[in-house]
Order: sequence, then structure tokens, then C-alpha cells
Amino acid sequence: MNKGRRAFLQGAAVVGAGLVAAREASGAAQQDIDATQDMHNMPGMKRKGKKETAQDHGSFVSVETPDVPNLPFRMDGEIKEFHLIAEPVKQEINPGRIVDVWGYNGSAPGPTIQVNQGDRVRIIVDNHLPEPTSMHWHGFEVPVEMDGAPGSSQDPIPPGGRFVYEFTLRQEGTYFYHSHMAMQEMMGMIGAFIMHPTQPYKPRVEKDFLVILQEYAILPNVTVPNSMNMEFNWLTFNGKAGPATAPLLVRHGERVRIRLINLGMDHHPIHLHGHQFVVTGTEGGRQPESTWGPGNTVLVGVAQSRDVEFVANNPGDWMLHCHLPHHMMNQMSSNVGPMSRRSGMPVGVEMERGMGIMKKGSPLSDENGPSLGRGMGVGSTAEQLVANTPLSADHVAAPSEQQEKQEPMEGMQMAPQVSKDANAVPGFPQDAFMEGPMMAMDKMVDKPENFGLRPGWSGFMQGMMTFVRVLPPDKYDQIMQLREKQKGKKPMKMDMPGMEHQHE
Ligand SMILES: [Cu+2]
Repeated sequence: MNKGRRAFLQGAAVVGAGLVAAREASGAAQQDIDATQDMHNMPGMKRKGKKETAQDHGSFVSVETPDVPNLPFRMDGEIKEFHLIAEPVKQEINPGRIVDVWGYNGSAPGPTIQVNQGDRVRIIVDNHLPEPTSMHWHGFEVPVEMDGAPGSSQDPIPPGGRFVYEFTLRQEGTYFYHSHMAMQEMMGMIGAFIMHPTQPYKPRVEKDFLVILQEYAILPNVTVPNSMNMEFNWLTFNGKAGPATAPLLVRHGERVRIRLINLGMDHHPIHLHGHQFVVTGTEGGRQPESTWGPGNTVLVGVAQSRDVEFVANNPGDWMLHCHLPHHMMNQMSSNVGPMSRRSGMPVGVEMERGMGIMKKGSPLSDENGPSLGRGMGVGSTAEQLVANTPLSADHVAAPSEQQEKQEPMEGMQMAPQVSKDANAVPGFPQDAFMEGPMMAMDKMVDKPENFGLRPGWSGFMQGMMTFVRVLPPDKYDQIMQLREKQKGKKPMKMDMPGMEHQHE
């Protein structure tokens, strides 16, 4: 991999060896990529090698998309030229859970594009997928032949093909690009497109974050999302499920903007702890201040974006999450392995009936009723005694004195704390087996952004969840230093052969 290519791919999540090889073979793409090596990925940047900050730029701060790179561009005269490659992507959405999704330039969601209002842009889209695709610029007021609607405004881009989009952008706000092939959308094919305003927004913010909400149906022992499924078991912020999501770091007292974008099958009520925010923008751009009412939960509907702003005046590690209970969980559609309890829901439900497909009998029969459509899944057909969960009240033991004193342990090692008569209580078990110390994986998701979090935090953070960490200045600086230090190192353990993982 040469230097120019590395620069272009900088920050890309994971690039499969085969895909790199495919790019090597493409001479034309190579030239474009090389041309980007001296370019900055910050919008409006002329100075080389200097990071843009709120202090040295009067009008806006660059948008930060945790876990997702910015897309670099090169100038062709007055035109900002970007290059997007639609391709399969291997992505680690949670420690050890590497999935085969589709995205752009090695990342799903694709890299964030940042431009200024009034810019003329050219976007070269190459299709490295095995089937046709089309790129739609969501909410853009551009000539119809640039809209990317397959069949009606252009032919789909064939596999191996290219389409060059070019337009002038008169808008400002939080927009996005996505494949306009519906099933490809459910494979991950979306990226953010930020248009910074000519007239700076007021009041100005010190931090500007972007979070893309996605959902996948990926059953156990499978790596490929089932785009037909209507039930989603992996819910992600910027391509990561909690606790692998990256916390948003802010200094106590700063004004913060969080831009939320949703492309999936569900609407997500995104909730922030400890603060009130105002909704300052939608997928149509900035909202007038007269519409700003305080709240702490914003419903981000499918195909919508919402900008929220608040003053981070309350120090602490505050949860930011979708409030749909199942979206605060990982792996929610199927029970993995044997049922571990005797009482409660009948077992013996195979995948078809677990998904609500009737094979025989009545849907309200004793056999089908309680469990039909509950997705108990493969492997649940036999009830077995398992070592780490109680099968009956006799087996439920109160935690020992020693256990109570113990630090939360990594992995599923610690017995859940349940009362002696737990099995006699209708409704049990609920959360005792879903969240808690035994789900903690602090070490597996260790990174500078998580420094100083309360031990065991990761046992309670799943799905569409992360933190807004409102930090005292010294702690903020300390974490930033740790981050700088780690930049030289390989940031995450990727044990899969033939894979490369790079971070910004
Ligand atoms: Cu949700």
C-alpha cells in the first residue's frame, strides 16, 4: 500500500485484503487517490498540516464523526472533487463481532463529506459491488439528472462502473448520501454530507458531533445482514454497537451540537441524560430560533436528520441513547443456545415459528401461542442444564460474600445477583440476564475515550448507546493526550488475518 493510498484510506474502518487487491488493479482510481494525498480533509482549509480549531477559524468547527473518517477532496480549479467507492466492508461492530456489510471506502457508514455552502462539488462514484447501485443525495436541491434516482433520473451504475455527479450547493445543514437501492440501504450504504453555512450559526458551538443511526439483522453464526428481516438485533451509532461506541468528549461549559441521522427501518427516540437541548436543525437545514423548545429526547424518524444543541453545564458521564428498550440491547432477536430455565415460555420453537411463520395448528394454541413469533431461534429446541444460570429455585443461590466484594469481572463469569425466590416471581427473569456485571467487557473496549469511566460500565451499555462525557478541563486534556499518544499505535486488536484497521 503506497503513501497516497494510505492517506486516502486514513481512518477507514476495515479494509479486506481482497478489496485492496481489487483497487490495485484499477489504475484510473489509483491516480485519483494519489491526487488526494496533500489535501486536507477539513472543509475550507488552505493551510497544510494544521488542525482546524474553533479558535483559528471564525465561523465553525469541523464536524467530528466518531469511528468514521472524513472524506478527503482535491481541488480541480474551483471544484471540490471527492471520490466514493461503493464496496463490501468488513466491520467489527462489537468486540469479536465482525460482519460483512456494504459501505463506501472501507467504512459503513461511509466517510463524512464536509463542504461549504456555495461550493461546487464533483463526486466520482465507483461501483465495486457485485450488482448495480445508485447514489442519491438526500434533500439536495440539484438538477434532476444529478439526483441519483435509479431508472428515472439515471441508469443504475453497473458493477465495475462509474458515475460522476457534479453540482453547486446552495443549502446549509445536515444532509446525507445513500444508495437508492432499498435493500442496499439495509446493508449499510449511507454517509453524512455536511454543508457548513456561509453565515455562521448563532450561538456558535465549540463541539460539533455527528452520529448515524443504523440497524442490522444479523443472526448468530452469520456475518451477513438479512435485509429482508423486519426485526433487528444489532443497533449501531456510527457502525458500532455499545459498548464499542465512542463517547463524545466535551469540556465542561462548552456549547455542543450533535447531528443525528437515521436510515433504517425504525424511528429512534434519542435521549440525553442530565441536560436539556433544543432542536436547531432538520434534514432541511437550520430551524428558526423561534421553534427551539427545550427537551431531552428527539425522535429521529427514518430518512430524517435532527441537530440538537445544549450547553454542557453538568459534569459527568451522561448516557446518550435510543430509548426503545430493545434498541438498548445487543443480539435481541434470537436466543442463542439452549433455553436455560424450566419455567416460563415453552421451548421447542425452531427458527420458522420463532419468526412467526405458522407451520401447523392455530396461532392461539397452547403449543404456538406464547412463543410464536418470539424468535427463540436455532438451538432452542432442547432444554439443557447450563452451568452459569439457575434452572430452578433450588439452584438459585444468593451471591457469596466473596462475590459481593469482587470487582466486576470481564465476560460471563459472575453469577447474576438474584433473590432466593426469584423463580417464584412471575416475570422473572427480566434484566438479570441481559445486563449487568457479567456482560461487562471494559478491557475489550478499552480506548482513551473510555479512560476513567466507572469500572463495569460496559455491562450496561449495548445497542444504540454511548456517553456524552462532560469533563473538567484537566481530565479532558488528559484524555486528549492519551488519544494523541495512541495515534501512532494500532488502536484496536484486529486478529483476523488479511485485515487492516486504521483510525483517524
Ligand atoms: Cu431505536
